[in-house]
Amino acid sequence: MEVKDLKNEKLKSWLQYWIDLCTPDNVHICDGTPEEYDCICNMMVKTGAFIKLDKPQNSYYARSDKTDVARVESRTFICSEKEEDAGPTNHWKDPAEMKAEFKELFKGVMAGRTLYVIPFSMGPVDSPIAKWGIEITDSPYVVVNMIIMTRVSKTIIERIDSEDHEFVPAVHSVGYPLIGDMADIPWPSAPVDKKYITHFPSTSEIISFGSGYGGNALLGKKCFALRIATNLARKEGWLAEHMLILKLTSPEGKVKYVCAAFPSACGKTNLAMVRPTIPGWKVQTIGDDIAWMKFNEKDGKLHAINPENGFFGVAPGTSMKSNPNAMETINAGNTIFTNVALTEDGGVWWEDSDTKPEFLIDWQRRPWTPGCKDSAGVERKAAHPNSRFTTPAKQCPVIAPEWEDPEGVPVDAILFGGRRKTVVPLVTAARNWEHGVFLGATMSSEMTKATLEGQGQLRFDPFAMLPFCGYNMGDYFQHWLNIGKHPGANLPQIFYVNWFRRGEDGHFLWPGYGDNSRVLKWIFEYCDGKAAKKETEIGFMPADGALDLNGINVSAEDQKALLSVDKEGWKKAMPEFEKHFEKFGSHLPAELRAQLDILEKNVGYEK
Ligand code: GTP
Ligand code: SPV
Ligand code: MN
Repeated sequence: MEVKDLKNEKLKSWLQYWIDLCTPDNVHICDGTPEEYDCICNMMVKTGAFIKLDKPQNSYYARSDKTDVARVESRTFICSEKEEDAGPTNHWKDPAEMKAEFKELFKGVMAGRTLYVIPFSMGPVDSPIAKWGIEITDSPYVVVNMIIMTRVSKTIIERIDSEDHEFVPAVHSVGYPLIGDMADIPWPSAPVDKKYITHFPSTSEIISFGSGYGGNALLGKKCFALRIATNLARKEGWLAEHMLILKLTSPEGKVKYVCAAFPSACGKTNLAMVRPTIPGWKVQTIGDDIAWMKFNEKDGKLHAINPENGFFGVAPGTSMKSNPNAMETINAGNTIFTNVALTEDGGVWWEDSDTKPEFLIDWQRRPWTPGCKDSAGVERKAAHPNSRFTTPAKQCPVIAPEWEDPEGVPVDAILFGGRRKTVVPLVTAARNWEHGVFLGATMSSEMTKATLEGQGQLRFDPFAMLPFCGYNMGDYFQHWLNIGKHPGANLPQIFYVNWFRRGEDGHFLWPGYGDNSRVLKWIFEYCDGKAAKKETEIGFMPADGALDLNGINVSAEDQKALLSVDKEGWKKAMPEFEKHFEKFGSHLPAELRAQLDILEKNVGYEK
């Protein structure tokens, strides 16, 4: 198939516009077949962009430029017609001005390169919840990652062409033309202040310039499935969320589906495929990063699909001990590793994995030995903290059989959570939907290296969507409240969890990982009205002894900190809550203001 053969005017003129502007040497329409995947990977090995690994089988290794290692929130823009519609938490640019700037930036930008056209579906191709997109890119790395992360096929572009099926147009360039006889480099990209990750809600378009990494470049993920999809979801009455989806089965064989929103690098992939440490309980995976939820009119429940087809997971910390199911998924092969370290025997390594190598080549191509330091005397990491694996979801040993069910799975519980060293207890249940929305709206977390801009700073990250909500966050809160008023709705219960509480000496109070299944068990019982609970100032919590702690060692003192309300801590946080809500001005729903008044009264805070 070639662009000149297309019949659909919208599709054809869109493609032709970008081809004429970018002036690539070649145009290739992708079909997503294994042959195409292998061919592009082999080509990348030849150019030095990929190293073929000796293990796992059929796997590749890429190292990015050292300035292009994570999402760049400061260069991410919502280009709504009105600035107010982007809201106080997003960067905004005027859509016409942005497009004019792109006309210059993209001029000849693909010189010396191939322009790839990637037709893809987010979600099982014929699911009523799925949506389709086409990404144009000059990065073969993006093509092969998109083949793992989304459903790429020729059928999609053929059907867009013949049926006029809707699609989200997405344009990407690394921003590094090869002019004259200029040689290519392993990871072409543009400087940080030249990068743009932009979204045009009124036309559902995405344009991304200058980065080849993760969510900046794999445009089906955060740009489409969250920032554009939140806009569509608001119009169409559904939810597009930064959530894992898991299937939880009790020893009696009863099933519940749980979604959980944690900020980037705060434990979604780990919880999605957790191996329970309590006998008889089973967890299976539906998705690890994004959930699209729509009301099913038959049972009144929100039904969730995972719009993705693979996992783009954080490597450091992933081991047979912490997440054996992720390790087995990776070790089945067909995996792309980015910015981890290379071992002497042609494999990969990262911090806190299962082996203790004596020598490595680090993610910046430098020799590395245990304990080695940089010029400032700081211990060097062999893998970048945001190094990742891209691996097919179907290889996960605990993937649930219904993970590709076009109708989605009925959601029983929604968890919110973040990284909080202090104050926030292990688990709290919301009193009702409005209180649950309040918990989501006031979530906070210490920042991680999944974002270029920082690590460690505490910030409010409502619904784990701070960098991903494509419109005014205050209106998004209202949308969540409206979902609660859907006629005939059979709503999930809402919970707030924190696996990351620390003691004064810095140790984690809660063992986390597999032991998080103990909290899932309480949540399961809570949904059935069977959990022993106590009402507190901040919501319901497990009654004394209600959380199954058999077989683990959590000291009485740590248990107390995990399972009681730090009233003074909450009281001290109230001015921050006030400031957080003030940002939204008239867009803050009255129901949430009322919820904050209740919390302030409960913890004894006086304004
Ligand atoms: P994104 O892909 O960026 O959205 O991240 P994610 O939310 O999927 O996070 P992931 O599961 O990859 O975990 C990120 C980091 O948190 C890893 O280094 C994990 O080892 C660590 N982590 C995950 N779960 C736990 C837990 O229960 N306790 C502790 N202490 N650390 C955890
Ligand atoms: C995240 O940052 O939440 C991720 C990685 O899942 S990225 O795809 O880069 O957004
Ligand atoms: Mn994520």
